[in-house]
Amino acid sequence: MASEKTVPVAVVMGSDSDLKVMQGCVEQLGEFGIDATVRILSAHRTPQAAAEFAQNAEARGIKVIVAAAGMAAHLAGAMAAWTTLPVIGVPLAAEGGPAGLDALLSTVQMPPGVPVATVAIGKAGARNAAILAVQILALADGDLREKLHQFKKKQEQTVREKDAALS
Ligand code: RP5
Repeated sequence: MASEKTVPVAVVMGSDSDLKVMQGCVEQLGEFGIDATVRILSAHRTPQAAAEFAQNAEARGIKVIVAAAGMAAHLAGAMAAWTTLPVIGVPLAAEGGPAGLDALLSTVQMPPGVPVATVAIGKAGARNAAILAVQILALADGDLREKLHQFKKKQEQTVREKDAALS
């Protein structure tokens, strides 16, 4: 896992307690050969550091920000408030909370003018955030586009094999 290098994707999260789930995002990016800058930044606990990170992200060469948080999850929105880079929000399920529905609504319900591309809650969202980030980067990168085609083919093949094994 990289930190503070010039890499195209930043994966930020509200707490170190989010790391276990967000490791899936970092791993998925790694499968496409993409290193990520990984940071713990909180819209509520470290608001200034979060704002500064978003303000400086573009100048540092970051192209996409993935922001994950649980509970009243404002991190993705707080990033989007300060940058024109695409921001992908991953709502997370906090222990003892309503299974991530709190974070889902907090992340997705952005006011007009400040979009956050919100993916599924938890593990699936962490993986999909990585794939969506790759899809955005692939718009200007033929090699990545080819890797995405291969990824889709492999995924289909895996399901077909599981289906065949049942019959
Ligand atoms: C959010 O509050 C974090 O993103 C985390 O999901 C949740 C709980 O944080 P901790 O109390 O575990 O640090 O800000």
